[in-house]
Amino acid sequence: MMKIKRRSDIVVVIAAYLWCAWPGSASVLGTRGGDGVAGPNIVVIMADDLGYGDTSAYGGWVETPHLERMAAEGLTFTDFHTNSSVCSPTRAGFMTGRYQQRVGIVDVVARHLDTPGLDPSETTISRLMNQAGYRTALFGKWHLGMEPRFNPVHHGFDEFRGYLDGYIDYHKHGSTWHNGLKKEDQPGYSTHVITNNAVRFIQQNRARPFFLLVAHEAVHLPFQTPDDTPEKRKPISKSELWNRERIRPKYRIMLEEMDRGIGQIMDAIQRTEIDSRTLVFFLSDNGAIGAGSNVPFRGGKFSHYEGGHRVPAIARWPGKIAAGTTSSQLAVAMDLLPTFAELAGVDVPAERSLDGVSLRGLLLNGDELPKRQVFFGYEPKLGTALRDQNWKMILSSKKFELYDLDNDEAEQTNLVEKYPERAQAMRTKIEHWKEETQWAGVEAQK
Ligand SMILES: [Ca+2]
Repeated sequence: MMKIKRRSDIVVVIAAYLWCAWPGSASVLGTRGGDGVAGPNIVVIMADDLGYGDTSAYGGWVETPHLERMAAEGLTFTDFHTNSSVCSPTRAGFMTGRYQQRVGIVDVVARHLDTPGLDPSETTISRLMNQAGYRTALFGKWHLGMEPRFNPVHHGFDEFRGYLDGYIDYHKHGSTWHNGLKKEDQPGYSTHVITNNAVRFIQQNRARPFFLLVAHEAVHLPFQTPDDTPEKRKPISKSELWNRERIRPKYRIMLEEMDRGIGQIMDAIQRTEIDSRTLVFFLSDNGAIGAGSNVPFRGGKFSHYEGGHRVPAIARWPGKIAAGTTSSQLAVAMDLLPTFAELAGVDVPAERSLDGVSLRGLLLNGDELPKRQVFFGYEPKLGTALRDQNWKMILSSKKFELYDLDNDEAEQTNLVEKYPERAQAMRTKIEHWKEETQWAGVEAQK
């Protein structure tokens, strides 16, 4: 793995520069204790079900020139993980900076499960940024509660245009597309609609700090391209639904469309001359399924193997994050809340202990992160996995597996019998963690 280049930026200089860079900052933005907003704009672009081995930015099979450009201008992570291998728990971890078990989102939010949504009393990144004076918006997928009480506008988003479910028809979404709390369609191919909203929002808010979450539908099923309009579609038999040969060409186009949109977002940031004060962070929410690729890892969506939760992740902030660099440090999506909060100078309320750690020093200076253990829980369906440096354990009612990722990134050789003491120690840590993070209701969470 390439080592990240070190930079000599001095934080004070950056802060001073940013302060000066905001047009009329003190008078317009003096919302945080009277001293204004000194942090950068934050744009998070989250793909849905995109695998580690899908994009050309990661050596994958689909040409993604705009993600490649982003990587060339920023930092590419090779050991970045989402909190889960499925949508809702990952998003709960990202939004709160905590293990999703602590906020009751242990499974996919669905009408038939008892995980109704993310309670508005939780501290979310959108609320923190909003309270700090940032204009906030979510375009695209929410999937943290379908009832009105869980709507993104109750989580500190000034603007929400998108859908509450796990997925929608890419073309025909009139019955599900929201503008805040009310249903209001924006006709078009969902990937294009989401991108257009993001570009418009950036243009409108160029003179004030903003936090923008671009939560793409791509490349989640249903596998529909811009040409697959309801009028042009042919009926698909059940046996054809997951046919790899049928899906692959569509998947490629869907990813290319999202990549083009990412290019448009970066262009909008450059055109409005806010490049030097805008951090863009791209990631997927979990590994690929079906036609996608998680190469070189084992497993995919809904799996505790690396292919389930090790995802592509790229950070770009011209002049602040060294261009064309790579980091092999272990980082997790729940680290983004503390990272953005620190960059924005926002204090996280003390009553919420975070599980994520700030990546600010890593992003700006290539600093080493503290050594830590990271847990991936999905009880009871998949059990719980534990990552401790190069060691990885998967523990469930059916699995007791230990892997050395430094020498076996594809998790082929179970080392439990070779290292019984290490295996037992990690098992004990998982059991303790499960007890510690057990969901006990909204009121009990500290
Ligand atoms: Ca997903």
